[in-house]
Amino acid sequence: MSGDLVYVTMVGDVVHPGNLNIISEASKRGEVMVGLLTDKAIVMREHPPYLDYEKREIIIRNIKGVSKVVPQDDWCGEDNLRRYRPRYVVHGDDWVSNSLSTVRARTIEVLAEWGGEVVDIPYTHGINASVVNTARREFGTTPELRLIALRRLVESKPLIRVMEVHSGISGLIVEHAEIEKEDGLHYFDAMWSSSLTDSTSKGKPDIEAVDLTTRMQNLSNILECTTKPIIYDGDTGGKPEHFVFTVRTLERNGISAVIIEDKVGLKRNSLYGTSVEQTLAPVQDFCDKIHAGKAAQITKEFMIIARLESLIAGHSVDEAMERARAYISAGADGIMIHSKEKSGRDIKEFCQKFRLEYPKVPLVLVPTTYNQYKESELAEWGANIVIYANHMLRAAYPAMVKVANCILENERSLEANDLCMPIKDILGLIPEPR
Ligand code: SPV
Ligand code: MG
Repeated sequence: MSGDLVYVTMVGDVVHPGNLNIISEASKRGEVMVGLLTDKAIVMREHPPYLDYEKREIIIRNIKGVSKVVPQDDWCGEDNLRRYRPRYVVHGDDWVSNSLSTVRARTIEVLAEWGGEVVDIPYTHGINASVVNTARREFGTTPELRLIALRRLVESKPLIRVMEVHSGISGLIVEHAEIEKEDGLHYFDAMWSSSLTDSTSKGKPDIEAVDLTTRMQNLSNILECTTKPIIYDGDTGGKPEHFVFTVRTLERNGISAVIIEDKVGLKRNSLYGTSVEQTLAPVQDFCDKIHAGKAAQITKEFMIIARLESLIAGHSVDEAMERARAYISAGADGIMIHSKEKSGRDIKEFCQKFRLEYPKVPLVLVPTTYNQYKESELAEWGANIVIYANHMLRAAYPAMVKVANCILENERSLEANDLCMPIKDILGLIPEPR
């Protein structure tokens, strides 16, 4: 073996024969250094890893043929390459043509600075990280792992994308929806258990009429068939004495966070704005509720996020900032700012003011009315969690109405065939146990 340094980038979450083959091929060319992608780097293009960096490092460091493991903060690892100047970078040849091809091109450019080379090793077909990822989702998760997953995401991903779920089937769609884009996989990071869609799907108005026990029964269907973290819409949180039970129940079930809003009286949906009475809670009362919830939680990872309704109730951005300060002092783990203003100007102004004072506190947006802005713009304003709060139910309703009317019109279902998924698809949608 020559004294050349050979560099291999790895995720190291699931080690399969393909990885071992790369390391073995690399070790034929010299001393192997593994650039182990950090959680932050992985979520730029892929699903979050199951194991954290420290655990993955232990596994990779102990693989035969690996001499050294170093953290790698982006998919190309330019900083590491320039620092260690390897003679070779060894990689599976799938990156010649998949979405990593731009990373490969950049690696070649960087290595050329000192005459290094890329070596593409024939890809091991049949088993790879994405096959294992799918299998892992079939195994499911535990309440503990699911609960901490949101904190891990907040620490590793600049913008967390959350989609509303209100049933097992909507949960399944959100669990599996993903598309491959040039910059990697796009998927939903977490799920939103919405009071609006939970109530609506039960034929009730969104006025806290569906109680926690009923909502938990609904959630248990979602928990059964998904693995992603869940943020629970806790409405006003009720009385502080009740809120402590809510926190405990959510934690016990592996929910990652609850968002409570600072309103009192009969809660009306925020998207009514000031067309209905929206009364804000006295600041101190809401602080006491946050405080009671934080004191009640058992895990350190569960998050209580305070939702500001100032803009919904017609108050100013400055008033919202005042409340944000008070709620953070009372122990809130994050802030959600809501508005029904279409221009998004009030939200942008709030985000910018908030970020000046609180660079790190998680900031949640629900861009239902100001949905002309893309996620990247909202992230630029300072948001790090974006919730699509009602879209699965709003999509399903018109589709169902259309089919119902079509059958009434035609007095048979033939004309509705193309509006419905084929029978064979629905039979195969939920696989029977093997
Ligand atoms: C919900 O989804 O129930 C919410 C968000 O609270 S909103 O409907 O926009 O108020
Ligand atoms: Mg709600």
